[in-house]
Amino acid sequence: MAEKVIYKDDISIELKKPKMYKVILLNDDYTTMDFVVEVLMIVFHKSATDATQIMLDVHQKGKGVVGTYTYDIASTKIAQVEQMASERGFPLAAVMEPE
Ligand code: TYC
Repeated sequence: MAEKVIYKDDISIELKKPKMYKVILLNDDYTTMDFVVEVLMIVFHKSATDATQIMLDVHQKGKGVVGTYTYDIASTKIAQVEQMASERGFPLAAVMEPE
């Protein structure tokens, strides 16, 4: 919903919240658990404890939400995951969907 804000005494402007997108990490049978934890810490700034919990959750359930971001940030993080994975020869992948 747009929020009206008064700008310089009498000019009102509308501030729209950006659409947000969930980044979803996908399980696979080949990427090592350690590497997934490393990616979650580097790309998504998760603590070792949180990264391990998310990785195990994705491993058990098949997929899981890692975070919610604007379109550009979500796309960049997905590209970073794929770049790191391809450098190491792992099929690890992430996708995004509207919140
Ligand atoms: N399933 C992988 C394994 O058993 C680990 C894994 C977890 C891979 C999460 C991807 O997003 C993932 N080595």
